Amino acid sequence: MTRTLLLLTLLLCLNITAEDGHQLWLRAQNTGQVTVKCKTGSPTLDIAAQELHQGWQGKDGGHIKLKIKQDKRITGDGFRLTRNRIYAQTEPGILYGVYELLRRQQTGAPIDRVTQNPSYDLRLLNHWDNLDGSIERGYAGSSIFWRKGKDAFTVTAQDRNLWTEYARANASVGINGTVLNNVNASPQMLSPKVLKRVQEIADVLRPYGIKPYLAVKFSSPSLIGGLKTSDPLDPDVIRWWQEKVSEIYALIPDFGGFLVKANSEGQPGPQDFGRTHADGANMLADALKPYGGIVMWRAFVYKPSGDDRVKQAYNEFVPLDGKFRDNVIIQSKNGPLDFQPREPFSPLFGGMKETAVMPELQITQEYLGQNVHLVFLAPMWEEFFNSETYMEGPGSTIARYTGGDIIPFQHTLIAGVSNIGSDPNWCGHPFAQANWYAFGRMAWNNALSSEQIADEWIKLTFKNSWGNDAGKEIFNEKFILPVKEMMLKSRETAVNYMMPLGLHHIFAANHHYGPGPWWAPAGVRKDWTPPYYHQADDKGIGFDRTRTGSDAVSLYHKPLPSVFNDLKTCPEKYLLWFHHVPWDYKLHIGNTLWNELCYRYDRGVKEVDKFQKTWNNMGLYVDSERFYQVQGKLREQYDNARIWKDACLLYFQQFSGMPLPDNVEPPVYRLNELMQIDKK
Ligand code: GCW
Repeated sequence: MTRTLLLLTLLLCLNITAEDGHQLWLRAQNTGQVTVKCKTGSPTLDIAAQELHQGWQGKDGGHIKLKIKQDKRITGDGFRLTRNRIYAQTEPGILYGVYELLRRQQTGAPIDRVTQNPSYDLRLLNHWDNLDGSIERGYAGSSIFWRKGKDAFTVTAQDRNLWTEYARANASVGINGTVLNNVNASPQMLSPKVLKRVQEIADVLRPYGIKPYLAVKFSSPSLIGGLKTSDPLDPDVIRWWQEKVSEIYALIPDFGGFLVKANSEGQPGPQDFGRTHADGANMLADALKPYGGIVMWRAFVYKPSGDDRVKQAYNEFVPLDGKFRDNVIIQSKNGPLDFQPREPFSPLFGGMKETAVMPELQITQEYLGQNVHLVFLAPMWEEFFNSETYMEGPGSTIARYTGGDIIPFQHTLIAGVSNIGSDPNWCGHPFAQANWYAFGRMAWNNALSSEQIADEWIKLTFKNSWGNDAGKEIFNEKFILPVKEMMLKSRETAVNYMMPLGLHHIFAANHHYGPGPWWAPAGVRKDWTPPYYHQADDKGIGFDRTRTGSDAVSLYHKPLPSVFNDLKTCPEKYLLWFHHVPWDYKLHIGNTLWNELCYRYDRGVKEVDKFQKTWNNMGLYVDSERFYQVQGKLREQYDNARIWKDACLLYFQQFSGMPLPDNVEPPVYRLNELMQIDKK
């Protein structure tokens, strides 16, 4: 044996091979040969064949036939899979079939006769990436698409390489579209040199079945087009957009369409000209229609001095139901407020009857510990998909409504705000990759369980170096099961130490990381301050949204208004979302509200302590790089959880005037110390 070989063997035995996580869940190398037959060739089909060769698992030689054909059981980009055939109606369908086959081989799932059809036709990432390379609410480095400086518009081999890896990762979980820039959009996005770069990106994404989309600024005609107005009914404005759209399609024939944030948080919109959201959206939709493009019009609108903020989007959009073109889709965040650790679903789901509504989920953990906390988001999205809208009685879940099963919408879509950046591991936290993975899997199949997704992701992401059956058994018992349990609990844990029992938006200042229930400086919009949301006073805590309060309960279909309205029937997880509850109110469990609040915060901290202990045992099973990285982050999460608990309990105690129950860990910090920490 040569010296190098010896060293290599030694390194492998010590399990200290470098592992920066860049390969995501696509780490498997083939363990056998496969013959791939396909009558036609194309860039997409070539990738499909290459993936099979690269990832094939099996000792004996395999044979796979790829075939495009019509089949009544298949819709859209769906596919059928048997041991040696993959059928689909489209080329991306074949590619998805290949990834599914490999995933099954690699995770040990059965392979025979699988038919899959996507829950949504369009499954998109939304990047909040700015042209200068920064990312709004991004915690994993800078943009992989944009940068500032002299070479901002040069496309390098490195760029192409990264975009290819990005496209491959997305295609492997079924994502087929991407909005390349921030919804707080720069008008420069539509300038010729930027569009040229979009074309270059599109060329790399195309073979993976991914279309580009752009977020546009509504006032672009006046900002970059030299027009006096951006009024959507003005003929010059209409012509400007038509010409812009035709310029885009000349460069990118499969361009997907526009995403628009209008009349929200200072962004311009049709209301600036006395027009409605429908006027604005339809004008853009008409320009895109001849090319098959769509408009995703965001419902995230609210005014500083308006009604209860969680009612505003509903009140703005429901009166316009039916007034939108059929290539306009209203894009609504899952909850009516803003990506909080827990919210009830937005009543726009089930509220709009003639206009398609698409969910926007947030993969980047703006309000869930950013790149530090381990929070697996699939349970939150599962809770959302399974929520009953009661639009047509029981069974009218969000999954069915948004998937077009209740009303046959022309387009069905879903979007996730990306957590991807230039960090070597793409997402900042090794476990944040699981959220990208989960979003794709649920966009493909919104009935998948969090448990299955976590199981797949762990198996694909962490190598089992104990090859034989006995080794696999140990790996399963000692690594997969405990890590899965930790992931599945992690969201509820974050809710517990951040804002249990329906509390919401009690974050500090603008960074949305740590606690700041007290934060309300003079001159700041009330609806941007925590006291607006928690309403704590000496009587109790919580936002009264009952019929005698803001009446947000009435925006839901029956029986939800009465269920939410009554303190006794309102699910406790939404209690302080819908009610202002007296401190000494007795909950179902028998505790007073104050005591239960204390127990929840305390439990949250203790659970993170348990996560640390679980992970501390994992050194044997994971490469050292990711082991230490996660260990360090969990330590920080634990410190943060204690800060959350002490900050919230000590602050609210000023109102409740009640002692912490005996079996709750006493505070570590003083309130006035914590009130000084404004940054993370
Ligand atoms: O949650 C808020 C974020 C903003 C974001 C906005 C939105 C892109 O704090 O950073 O802006 O929502 O969704 O438009």
